[in-house]
Amino acid sequence: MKKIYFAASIRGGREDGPLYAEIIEFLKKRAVVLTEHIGLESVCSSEKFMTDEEIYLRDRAWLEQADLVIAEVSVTSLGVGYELGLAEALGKPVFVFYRKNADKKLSAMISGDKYFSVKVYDDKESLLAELEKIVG
Ligand code: 6IA
Repeated sequence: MKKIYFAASIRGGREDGPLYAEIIEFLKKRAVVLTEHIGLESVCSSEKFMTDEEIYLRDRAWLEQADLVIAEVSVTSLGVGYELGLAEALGKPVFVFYRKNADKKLSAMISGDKYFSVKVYDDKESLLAELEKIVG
């Protein structure tokens, strides 16, 4: 099974947390998701069990192992932006999902970089339909 690195906001804001959990459940039926914890409500409180350096080193190692990267970027996140740049440097296929009515405009550094497959979606159903095409 393919290994997916799913990236989404943690310290950037957790308002889409339930959506991340649904995406991860959907992906887990079709692939190995290396970053399952991103959907957990407890992700921020569990951070106290790891230092930031440990989190960084572990995530970087997972990114290196991944066959592809899928990111949900509707909530802006510095960490996700970093991961996308690193994924490009490592030559990983990268699919970026952005909700049409998101509060903030997508950074030009993502929408303007033709390396990324950016999918602007209307609702959860269309997001899941796109995911199915990628991993189904
Ligand atoms: O800047 P942000 O925190 O929004 O960055 C989010 C991105 O960085 C995600 O895509 C993650 O891959 C990565 N990241 C940031 N914090 C963590 C984290 N903390 N755990 C894993 N990845 C993280 C909680 C650790 C806990 C489960 C022990």
